[in-house]
Amino acid sequence: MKDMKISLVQVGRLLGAGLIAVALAPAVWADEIHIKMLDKSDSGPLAFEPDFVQAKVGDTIVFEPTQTGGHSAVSLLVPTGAKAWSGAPDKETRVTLSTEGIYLYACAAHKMMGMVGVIQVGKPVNLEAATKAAKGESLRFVLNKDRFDKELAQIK
Ligand SMILES: [Cu+2]
Repeated sequence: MKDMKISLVQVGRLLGAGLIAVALAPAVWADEIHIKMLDKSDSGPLAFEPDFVQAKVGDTIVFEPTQTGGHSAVSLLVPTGAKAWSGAPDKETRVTLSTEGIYLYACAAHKMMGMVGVIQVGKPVNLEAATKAAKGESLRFVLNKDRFDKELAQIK
């Protein structure tokens, strides 16, 4: 009977530890990925840095208004079931990635200047649609015409 009592206490402890582990899991495993919005970067003028990131479902992207050049982050294409977003200029914009696939985004003010970026979450399940959309957008760019191509080439 004494052994039984001990084992119940131990079971209780294990359950408690399990519940704590479950409660902490999102905080432990979900990452924050910071992307700067810049007037100028190594990849050329008007850029997100980094302009290609790989993330996992549950991660949060934080677009930082590093230079107050009126930059923003607005989604152009998101995987089916994912939420589109539209950040205000010169404001921090947080986007939690809840769906696997490729995300294309741009700065609303400088999209035509090729201020665009790509996020890969898990497997690139919508690669074909994303490539097609990126090609269509790139045709209208007057600057950084190959930026989407360079970003999409990094998808694995
Ligand atoms: Cu901009």
